[in-house]
Amino acid sequence: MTSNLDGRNAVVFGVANKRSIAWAIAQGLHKAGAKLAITYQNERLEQEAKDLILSLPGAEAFMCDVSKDEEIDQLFGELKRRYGKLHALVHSVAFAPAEELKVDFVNTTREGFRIAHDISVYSLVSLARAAAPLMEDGGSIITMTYYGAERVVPRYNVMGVAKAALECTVRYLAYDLGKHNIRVNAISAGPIKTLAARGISDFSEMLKAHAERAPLKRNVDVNEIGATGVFLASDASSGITGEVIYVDCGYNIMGF
Ligand code: NAD
Ligand code: 0WE
Repeated sequence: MTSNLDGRNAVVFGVANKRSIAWAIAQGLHKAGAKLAITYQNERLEQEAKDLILSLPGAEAFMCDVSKDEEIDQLFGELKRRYGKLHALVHSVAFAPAEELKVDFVNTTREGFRIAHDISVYSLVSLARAAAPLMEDGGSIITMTYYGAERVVPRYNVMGVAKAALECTVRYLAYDLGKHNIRVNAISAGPIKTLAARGISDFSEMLKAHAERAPLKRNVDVNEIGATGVFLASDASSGITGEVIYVDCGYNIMGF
């Protein structure tokens, strides 16, 4: 049997553990026949991430801190040697210092603002630039965003500002890379209880309120993000670029 991503190579950034959105997308891509390189942030996450990654037949694990230019250069040198060509890149990375998500937004520090934008936004530009020369047959770049980019979600704070910049970055990258048949899109996911959501107080109440308001009357399942990632990586989405696709059970359409 042939699948829609047979013969395609993909690199996925942002696997921390089995709950990670990046992991759901990686599993989807793997099932659709893609060959995978999966990266994790640092030694602290190495053990858990490697155990997961190596459980996918054929997948290889690489360490890459996206705030470090030399680690990105080294990784793409390695990917070129090992895979030659690349067809898809998944960016599922975000970070703001914990303190910035607790205080009022008006008290955001210069350093907190810088870090949030460096790791959550600039990294997409940097990875897209490094990946483009390997996407000789064209390609698909996918990032993860959230509704807090457009409307105020209390305590999402500087991450909301960073996601707004990320969504705009998707459009500028889509314009630049379109001439090479490289598409760039974002998936706007409804709230999901991952590591990045842990420690956010009242997250369970948020999930509940979200399910009540959403047209589908439930929360999104992480595998629904995985399936959308597969769609965006495949030729089924060949006419879509520069978009934000909502996978939020319809929450964003509601006015009241
Ligand atoms: P997660 O904690 O599993 O993933 C975040 C990843 O970012 C981790 O793997 C972490 O190691 C990585 N990361 C942070 N700093 C890094 C750095 N310097 N270098 C390399 N990697 C780094 O949580 P998640 O919820 O799966 O988050 C993935 C993406 O989805 C994020 O962009 C997040 O904003 C977005 N998102 C999450 C939700 C949600 O409710 N969980 C909703 C919409 C969008
Ligand atoms: O994008 C996110 C979370 C991103 C995130 C989470 C953390 C927690 C740990 C970025 N940086 C950090 N830094 C840490 O130290 N989401 C979409 C999930 C999320 O986070 C929220 C939310 C939602 C939804 C924070 C406040 C309010 C809502």
